[in-house]
This record gives sequence, C-alpha cells and structure tokens, in this order.
Amino acid sequence: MNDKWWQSAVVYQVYPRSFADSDGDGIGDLRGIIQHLDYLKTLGVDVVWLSPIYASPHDDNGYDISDYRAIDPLFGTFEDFDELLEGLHARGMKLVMDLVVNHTSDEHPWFIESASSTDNPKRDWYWWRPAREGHRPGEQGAEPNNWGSFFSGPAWQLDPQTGEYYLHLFSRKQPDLNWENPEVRAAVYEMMNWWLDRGVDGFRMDVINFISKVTDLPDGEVPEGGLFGDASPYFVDGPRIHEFLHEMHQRVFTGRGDRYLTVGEMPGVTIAEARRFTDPANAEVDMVFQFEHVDLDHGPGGKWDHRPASVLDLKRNLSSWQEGLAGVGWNSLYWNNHDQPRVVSRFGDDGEHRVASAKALGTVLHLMRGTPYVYQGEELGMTNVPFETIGDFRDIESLNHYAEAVDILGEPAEEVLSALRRTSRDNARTPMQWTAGPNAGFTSGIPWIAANPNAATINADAEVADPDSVFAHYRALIDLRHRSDVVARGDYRLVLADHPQVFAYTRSLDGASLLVLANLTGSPASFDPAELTGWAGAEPVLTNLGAATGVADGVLRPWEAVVFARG
Ligand code: ISL
Repeated sequence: MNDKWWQSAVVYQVYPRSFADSDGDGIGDLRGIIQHLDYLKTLGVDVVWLSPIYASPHDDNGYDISDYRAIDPLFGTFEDFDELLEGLHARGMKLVMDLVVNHTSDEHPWFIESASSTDNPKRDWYWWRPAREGHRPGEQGAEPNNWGSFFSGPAWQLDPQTGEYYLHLFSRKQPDLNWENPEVRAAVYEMMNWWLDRGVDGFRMDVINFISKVTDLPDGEVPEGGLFGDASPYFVDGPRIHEFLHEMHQRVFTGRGDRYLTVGEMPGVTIAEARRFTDPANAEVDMVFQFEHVDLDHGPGGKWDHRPASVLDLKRNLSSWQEGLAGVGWNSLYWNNHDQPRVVSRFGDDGEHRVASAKALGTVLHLMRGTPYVYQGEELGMTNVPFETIGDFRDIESLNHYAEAVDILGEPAEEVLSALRRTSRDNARTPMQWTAGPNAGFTSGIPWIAANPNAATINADAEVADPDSVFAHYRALIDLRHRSDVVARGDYRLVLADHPQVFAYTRSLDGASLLVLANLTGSPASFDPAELTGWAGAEPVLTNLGAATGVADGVLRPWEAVVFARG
C-alpha cells in the first residue's frame, strides 16, 4: 500500500449539539466550535469530523436530513460554516462532513414528492410497497415484510395518502432511499460535489453498507422470542454495494487529487468485505468504521443485553482486524462515537483507576495500524452518566426501546432503565465538559440534556493545564503517530497472545520497532519476560504511571501501559 497522509493522521469527532453553545439556547452550534479551535490545535488532531449540521427536524439529532444544502438555523449560518472551515484550514486541520444518504428525513422535498402519488416521478426514489397479500393496509401484520426498525417497531410505515407502506430501517421519519434508481445516485453525487467545491475535505458515510438492498425484500428469520425478522442478510453489504461505492468514487473523487478522506460507517461488515472496500485498487473508500469490538459486550439479546467482554475477547478481536486488513486495507481505530457508551466506563474503570485506565485504553488503540478517532470528551476521560429517570434521556433509540420493553413486552422498568444507563447513546451526548462551572461551561442557558455532575472534577480547564492528565496523554499519543513512521505504517504483531490481563503487541518497520504493553485490569499482571525476547533493555518512550516498569521485571501495575522503542 502506498503512503497516504491519513495513515499518520488522527480524526476528532465533534457532535455539534453537545460541543459548545455560543448563543445560550442550550444547543451547541458552529460558533461554539469556532471558539474552541485552538483547543483542538493544542490536542494536535489533523481532521475534524462534524456530525450532521444540515437542516433537519431532529428526530434523530440531525441524522434525518430535510435539506442537504442548508445549515440548520439551530447550528448557525453559511457564514459561520465558512468561518469554521477557514479557521480549521488556517490551523492546518481538515473538515470531514457527515454524509447521511441511506435515508432522508420524511420532511425532505424528495420524500414529500415521492409520497404525493403512486405515479409521481420520484415515487421510485424510496421503497414503497402495498400491504402484504390478503391484508388490508393498517391491519395488524399487514406490513409488506417482517423487518424491524433499529429504533423499535416495524421497519414499515403506512402512508395514508396512497395507502402504501414505505421502508425505514431507522425511525419512521427516516425513509430509506432507493439506490437502485440512478436518479437518486446522481442527486447524491451532485450534492457531494457541491460540498467538495465549497472546500470540505471528505465524508464520513453513515451506514453506507446498507444502501444496496436485496430488491424483493424477503422476510427475515425471526429469532427466538423476537418480534421481527432479521433483515440484515438483505441489506448489510448488499448485492450492488461495491458497484455503488466505486461509482460514487468515480463520480465524486476522481480527478480531485488525494487531499480527501472517506470513511464508510459499516455496521455488520466482515473483515473480508472491509478488505475489499478499503483496497485502494478498488477505489471505493479509504477506511471503514466497523463494530465488532464494540459489540463484544452485547449478549444474544443485542445491545441492551449486557455480557462482560474480557481482555482476551477484546485483543483477539482487534488483532483479527489488524491481521485481516494487513498490507491491503485500512482500519479506523475507535472506542467511542456519539452512539457508544463512554469507553472508560465500559472497558476501563471510571472510579479509582479512571485516569490510568483511560490512558491505557487510549494507548492500545492509538498505536495500532489504522487511523485513530477521538470522540469529544474521550480525551478528558469523560464517563457514562448517572441518569436517574427515563425523563433524563433524549435519544429516540433509548426512548423507543423503553416504551417497547416496558409497555409492550412488560419488562420491569428498573431493569430496562439500568440497561439504558449502561448502554444508551445519551452517555456520549451530554455536554462537553469545558469547566467546573454551571452546565460544565457548555452553555449559559439550559442545556438540551443535562451535563454530567462530574464536570466539577473532569473538565478541559483542569486537564489542559495538567501534564499528568488524560488530555496530556492523548496529546502525546497523537504526537507519537505524527513523529513515528513505525506507528503510522509498521506491521502489527500480537504478543503474549493468551495472557488474560495484558494486551501487548509490536509494530515494526524497516528494522525499527515499538512494543506496547498494557495491563487492562485493576490487579497487578505478571508475564514471562522470556516471551518478549530482545526487549529486556529497551527504553520506554511513553508511560501512564510515571517511571516505567522494565520488561525484565515481568510485572505491570493495575492499568499500567508502557510503550518501548527499539532500533
Ligand atoms: O447505535 C446503534 C443502535 O444500536 C447503531 O446500530 C447505529 O444506529 C448504527 O451504528 C448506525 O448509526 C448511524 O446511523 C443512524 C444514526 O442514528 C446514528 O447516530 C449514526 O451514527 C441513523 O442515521
């Protein structure tokens, strides 16, 4: 694989609604981001990925877009947008936009037209189907197939105007676009070109491996105790997905040079498919965002059914992606985004060892082969949130799940709440913790979702000034990727493979190597130094607990992470 600029780059995700509010309406905005550009520069990130800022009814916080070429007034104006883009470019950073084109909002003019009659020229831009044979529209079980939506309930909504149903894999306000129709594809490519012409530096593509469906939309198999069929075989990495992504690449990026970054968010993608998607020879996307490692703590019942993930589970899974994409493809490396609970609460220790565990998890992630993503607040070691009642949540997925589980399935409310506390996407969406002041310094008004009370101690003000903070450690990790070709491009090899507490690997390139050694548990971990031949005298280049333990000692303290260099 030829060298690419994004191999030594780090991406920072901003969720605009929760980052910084400049005008006191309680919702983050573009001017809020502009006010913190120097913070991002200090951290050292190269790219900002901005979650959606387009016009939207906000049924799913902007992932339901009603105009792809307008800034939502909640977030600001095009003037603000241009200033943000210039401010980033002036500081040597790039801006990647969120591209949400598996679906639009039901308030998008395309959908309004499409819904208006069965012979409207845009009828075929979405997936319309009549009621199931032998059923009257609206009747129980009349949906065209048995697919369920990701946000509870069926994946079909009856539209009274024409008496037909439309498909929505997400909320009923997020109808799926029909990518089989070449006019849909042309409209999307035109819109992407329009943004690139405005100066943006690429796209993060929302659920992009869902855009090609098996067109007869067959029923899925219903799991035991489940309400709906499993439709994933009919839309994950569907029959025409590689063709569509290659066409998009040709129609949007060809001839524009190599300053861009494209990353496909791909739930359910396999390693073999990811290799194909990211092999530069295929010209599809630069990298994929996959979900296996963040699904390891999901039980058979899915994300609300928690089961512990062990250190072995985690390192085996991450290593299989490292090995699977070696040489040909490219990984995105992440613990957090706006859909995931906070990593320090999930795989770390958000109590006694919060700082050490946040640093250890950051270390093992950032030094693998791939492009690391930092989600706002992760660099501070922000934690999950002590939500008290269902009234504290805002996320459509969480609220719909609660209603379905408690009201329809009769599960005990307290149990459902405790699953939400652990796994709800709202854990990632409380205000960015800037200061110890009111509302974490996020807004002078009333925030749309309450700040985590621990902002009193966990906040940017305190951490930027503290050389031992999680922030300082993330800064060092980012700097190491910038300086070290071994980090950016070296080969990966898992060592101490069967150790139940220690995640250890080497990276090597042209005779130089790094050893990453991390105890991902709260108890001391002994290992056999003989398994790490040649590393006994190596110098530590990064530690998380002050003066490092040497390899020869054969023991790591709780949550200790040390990086050694050789050659
Ligand atoms: O968090 C999830 C639900 O459990 C994931 O399945 C998530 O919905 C999936 O990763 C797709 O996410 C993306 O598309 C959604 C949007 O709600 C998410 O915020 C976005 O990241 C629909 O646009």
